[in-house]
Amino acid sequence: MKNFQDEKQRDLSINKSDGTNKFLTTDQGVRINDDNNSLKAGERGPSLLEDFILREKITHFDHERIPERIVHARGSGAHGFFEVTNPIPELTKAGFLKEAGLKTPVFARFSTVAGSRGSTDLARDVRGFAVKFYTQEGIYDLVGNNIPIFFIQDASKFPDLVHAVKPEPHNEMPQAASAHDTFWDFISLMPESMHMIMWVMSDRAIPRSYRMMEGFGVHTFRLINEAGESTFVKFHWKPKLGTHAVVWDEAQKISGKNPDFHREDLWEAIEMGNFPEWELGVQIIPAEDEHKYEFDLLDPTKIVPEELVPVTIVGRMVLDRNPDNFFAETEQIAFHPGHVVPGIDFTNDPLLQGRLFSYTDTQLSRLGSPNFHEIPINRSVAPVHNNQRDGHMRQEINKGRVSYHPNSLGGGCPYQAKIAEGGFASFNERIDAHKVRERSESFADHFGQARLFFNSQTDVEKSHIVKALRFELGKVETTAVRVRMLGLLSQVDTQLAEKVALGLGATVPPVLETPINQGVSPENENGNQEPQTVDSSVDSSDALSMLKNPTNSPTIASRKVAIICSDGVSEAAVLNMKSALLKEDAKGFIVAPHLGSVVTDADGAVAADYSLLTASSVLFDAVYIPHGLGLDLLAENDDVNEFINDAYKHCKVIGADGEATKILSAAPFVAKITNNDDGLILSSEPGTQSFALDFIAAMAQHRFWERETNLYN
Ligand code: HDD
Repeated sequence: MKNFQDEKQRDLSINKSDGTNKFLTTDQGVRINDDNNSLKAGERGPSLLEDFILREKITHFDHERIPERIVHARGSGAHGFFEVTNPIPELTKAGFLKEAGLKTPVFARFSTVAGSRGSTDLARDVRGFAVKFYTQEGIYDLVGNNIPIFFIQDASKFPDLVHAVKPEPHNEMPQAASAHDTFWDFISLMPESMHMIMWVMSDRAIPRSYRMMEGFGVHTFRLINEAGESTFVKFHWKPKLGTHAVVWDEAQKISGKNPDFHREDLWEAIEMGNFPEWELGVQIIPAEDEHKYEFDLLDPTKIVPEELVPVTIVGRMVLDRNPDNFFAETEQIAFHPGHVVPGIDFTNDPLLQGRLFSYTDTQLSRLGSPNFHEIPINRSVAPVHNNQRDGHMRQEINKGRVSYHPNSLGGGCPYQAKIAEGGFASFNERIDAHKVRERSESFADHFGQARLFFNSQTDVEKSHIVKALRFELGKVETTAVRVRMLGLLSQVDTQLAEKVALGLGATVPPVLETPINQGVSPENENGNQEPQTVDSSVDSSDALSMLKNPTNSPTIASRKVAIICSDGVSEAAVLNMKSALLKEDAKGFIVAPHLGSVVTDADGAVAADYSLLTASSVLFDAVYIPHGLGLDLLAENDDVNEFINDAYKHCKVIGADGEATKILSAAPFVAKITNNDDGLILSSEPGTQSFALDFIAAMAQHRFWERETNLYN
């Protein structure tokens, strides 16, 4: 079988440039003799207009920036491939899904939504999960998120949603945060957002890593087979490392310590050969089941519970190569849900329909020209021939005098493809309807699945949702907005609303106090539906909980451990832990009071990776304090105490052996340590093999949530 895995890299190589052992030149290829001084009239005189080298350099610099994405401005991406594992030719004629083992090159970009390009990775936010497939039949973009639903049901509300969440227009605050009045004002008037709000207030909105999040196509799409038959489909990406999050206090601290936390994590994992991997799954809904469920498949605020339609894995995506140039690749890549190939088609989901307009339009202002498809990262590996011509920055040199169809002067070329030749033909859905501005009554349930999500969470996850809402609404200054939100929350779950209210020092209102915009115009009598609650036919779904998620496998691959050392540390203990971690594809980093080396008990030296000034426990998954001398010094060090205290508060594994166990007694949380805390791995024997294995086994459980009851009750 022919594999296309490297085809995009070959294509990109035409545009790559490397200045090693080359002369410095102008953009016109003229060698530059002096790049340090401008041309002047006398050595202390004014610069001369004639200096084409200076003018060219500064002009180019002046125009380096392009508009950032209106949403999803902050992101990171990588190259890789998609491999079919379980082909579905009976459902789709899409070539890249048809044959087992077939590999298609991809570029994936992950992002936050609300923040600017320079904002923190750890904002509480939805994460974009966009994948460009360079298929043999043209570009296919799966432009999804890490949350399977959306805030709104109709694209016409998207500008309002984004205006509400972005920094407020009068003072441009706050950056990359939904915790402010305009966002919650809007949400409190949009009950259709309640399901999404449950997800965004959960820890899904603060992932541990891009590599540890699920991805979803969100809308129901169609698969089309050779016979032209349509099946409904929902797309899922399931991460090989499981779905994991950090906690909110940790997220806020990471934002200060390392705002590039996710970007760096993705980059480093790929550089180290820990290639991020996801399985692509599909939920298949036969055409005849379109109206079978209590929700509408066209409503993007609803999931199809996995209990009703299981996810079938069809392939896997591996990201194995970092970009060479962030701007050229990650910034200039242009995704579009309307980039589909034969075998995949749209549904009438009104959010999707609006997106089909928006994405090309935005590239015109962001990338500046209808020729954005010619930018190397956007270029199809399937041949492109048509009668589109000219425009800013056109690269292609179209030969001949013909740029129209039909033509006889060009022999009718380029010619149309029959369906059997791979020509795209839209699914011939029959539509017989009135032209209306209305919302279907089948979209009126705004609370049923919000409740299903909440009910599916563990107590720990529920308490995180309560705290997130207390935080977000606590930052809202307008009391009426907070109260309206409590009213909406009470329709999801009364206990949830009561608990949030407690944190806000408010009371839950008995009924909704304000008339709520139901997405209908006031004149439209037919459309004035009250929001309803339709109970979900599924009471609870483990797939919705991160902690119960059946796909989470216990692995510590690519996790980072801080090994706190000072002079006199046990060399054997450090080396033993490092090698045990390496065997599991994880890595230990030496954190010491200063950079340089730490002298060991065996008169050897270990090199410090970080000093206590440059590291912090929020940047690691676990902390190990090895046996050794100098512990008294460490015990008196506030930075060490903060390190351990945070690791404890964030429910991470802390290990200490030999003398080092004593250091824990200096930590302020010591009173809270209970004997049955499985996340504290202590051993009186220094550096044993079994200690390292216990430590690793504990790390594989990610976090020890039992502690939270100790800390927050
Ligand atoms: Fe969107 C970017 C995902 C609704 C309009 N969107 C964008 C990106 C992702 C999504 C992942 C970043 C792509 C990249 O990395 O470059 N958007 C979604 C999902 C949605 C959604 C999963 C709901 C299911 N989006 C949505 C609507 C509209 C837009 C309803 C407009 C009507 N989205 C845009 C945009 C962006 C964008 C303004 C900004 C930059 C870009 O397109 O290329 O056109």
